[in-house]
Amino acid sequence: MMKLYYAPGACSLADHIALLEVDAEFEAEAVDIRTKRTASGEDFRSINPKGYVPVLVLDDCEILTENIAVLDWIADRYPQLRRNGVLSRTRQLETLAFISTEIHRAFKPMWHGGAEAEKQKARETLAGLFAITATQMSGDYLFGGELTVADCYLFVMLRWAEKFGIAAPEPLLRLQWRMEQRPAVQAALAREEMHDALGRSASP
Ligand SMILES: N[C@@H](CCC(=O)N[C@@H](CS)C(=O)NCC(=O)O)C(=O)O
Repeated sequence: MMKLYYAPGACSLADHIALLEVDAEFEAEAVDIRTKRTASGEDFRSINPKGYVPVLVLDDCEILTENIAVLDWIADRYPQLRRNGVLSRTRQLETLAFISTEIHRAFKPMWHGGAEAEKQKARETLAGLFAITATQMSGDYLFGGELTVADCYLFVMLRWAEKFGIAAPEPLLRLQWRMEQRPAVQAALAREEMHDALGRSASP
């Protein structure tokens, strides 16, 4: 069976939501990304030497890492989460890359104890990146009326923005709210927060 390694509230929440959205058969195991131990006590580095989540182990035991690749694989395997239309996959990759290499990366000082000036700069950068993203929305979700893997990733970034007091533009707040109403999103949050209650870290 497929297996997702995740850390509660981390970027792997995007994959967790996507897999629940499509009713995939998979197991999920939490990882403590500070100690690099999985919930069952395995050395996480023996699974992913890079030491970070998400990791998706496929049915044939292939190990996928890097969120762009993992979400692209999920969209390829489950077409209901895929962008349609002109240059569909390319546009989807363009957006996943923007979320990963621009938005996600810009959060680094917030999570990793940056100096106050660095954090302030990150807040301004992120506000600008979210403003650009809002202008690119073409419906209720990023690519129109239907959810795609890109929304799953953006949703995690919006939760982080809320946590750090970064104001996202109205259309993105509506997207965040819409996602929060989805049963798969609620289920993923419940599964991950269960681990928070056991004292594991909620932050990457
Ligand atoms: N390049 C990786 C980065 C993933 C990443 O930053 N994961 C964080 C959680 S959001 C993590 O596991 N950090 C732990 C670490 O780097 O030690 C990707 O895009 O998948």
